[in-house]
Amino acid sequence: MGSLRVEPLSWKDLQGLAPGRPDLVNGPTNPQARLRLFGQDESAVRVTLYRDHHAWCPYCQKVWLWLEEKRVPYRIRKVTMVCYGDKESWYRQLVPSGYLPALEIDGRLITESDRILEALEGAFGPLVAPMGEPRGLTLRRLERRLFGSWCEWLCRHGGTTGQEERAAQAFTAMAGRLEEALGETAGPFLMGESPGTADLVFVPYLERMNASLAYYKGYRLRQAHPLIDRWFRALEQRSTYLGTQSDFHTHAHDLPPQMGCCQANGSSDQRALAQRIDVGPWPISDGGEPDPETSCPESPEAPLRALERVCRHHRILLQRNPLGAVGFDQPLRAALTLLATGEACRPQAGSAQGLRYLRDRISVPRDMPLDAARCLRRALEATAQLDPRDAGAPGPPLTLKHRLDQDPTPFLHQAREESLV
Ligand SMILES: N[C@@H](CCC(=O)N[C@@H](CS)C(=O)NCC(=O)O)C(=O)O
Repeated sequence: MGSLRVEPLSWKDLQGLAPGRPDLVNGPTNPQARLRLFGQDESAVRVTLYRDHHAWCPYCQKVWLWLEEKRVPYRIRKVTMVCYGDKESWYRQLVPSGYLPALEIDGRLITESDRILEALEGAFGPLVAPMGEPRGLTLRRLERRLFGSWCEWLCRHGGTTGQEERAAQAFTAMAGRLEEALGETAGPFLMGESPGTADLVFVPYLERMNASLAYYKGYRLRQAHPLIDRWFRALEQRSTYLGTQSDFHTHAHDLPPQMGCCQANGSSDQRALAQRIDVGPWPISDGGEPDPETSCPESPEAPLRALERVCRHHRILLQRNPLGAVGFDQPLRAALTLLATGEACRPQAGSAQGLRYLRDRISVPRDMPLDAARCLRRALEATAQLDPRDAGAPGPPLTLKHRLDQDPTPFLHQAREESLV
């Protein structure tokens, strides 16, 4: 880091450096979109997808990706999950269980993600291969068995017991079955060179397995299974997937309240990897080791994309910070100045805790893409380390039973004021 700037940039200057918002309607897949047209007229819209605000729901991700891959025009309505807030009453009237996803097609409401995919396939044709074909059905069963073995290892067993070891072996054997299936075609996908419904069914949980097993077990799924790695690499070439892709930190902390519990095995590898996922430095691999999280290099635009996202919501972010709106203003501008210009600024004394509060609550892809989040976390952490009073002060811990710290309500009020919802 070079010499220190005396004063961080003002909000006006920072906003002046931030790029405009991308085209949410016709541009690449973007979690902030409320309407997707893919260049068609709005009158072509037959579908509304109800999915969760934070893009944490795996079953929603499957349907979302299908619509994006197939380029079906659709509307999006976002709903709160019980682990981070109150379910909207209008949604309970529509779907009394409150479960997500739901989809309306030509006025007909459908729940259950597989029924939704079948209905979409009926209306718009199959994605690569029909879901009902024998290989597709076999692969769907394999996905459920892989899911079951992951839950068993992640949620039921911890420490270094024999049961933990057996659960790890059972999971690895199931992942090996997926490797075999991936080896049955020239690949990189299950049906060949393009991702079909069979692949999309695997996406949400393989992404969550990759993240959670790294964090709670120190296990590198992609390194252990080269064809699964090739499959992820091919997905990471697609703007559709990149728009829905989360990261290790987000999943490591969104899964415990959704799954009830995640058990760490406490090995030295596990503790080192979890520490690295939590506090960096990013990327989370060293010296020639492949990055277990992504094969994509950071885009040169990532820092300014992060800047745009924070500037847009900075008033609410200031209000919600433990330092309060006044106390967090200068430290946040200091971190954003570093992000935008590469020039470090010393934050006010006692601000490390507030900077780390935000570092730990960036949610990918809800707030910004994976690479932008890395840049922002890096800038927040580097600025925290310049706190003249207590550079090591941790932020308030993340809770395990719920994530009410992520209640979207204040952000929705702001969006409503801007007539965005
Ligand atoms: N079998 C259902 C499962 C759906 C499901 O479990 N949804 C969860 C989120 S992942 C949910 O909406 N839970 C209620 C909540 O969290 O508010 C499907 O495939 O659609």
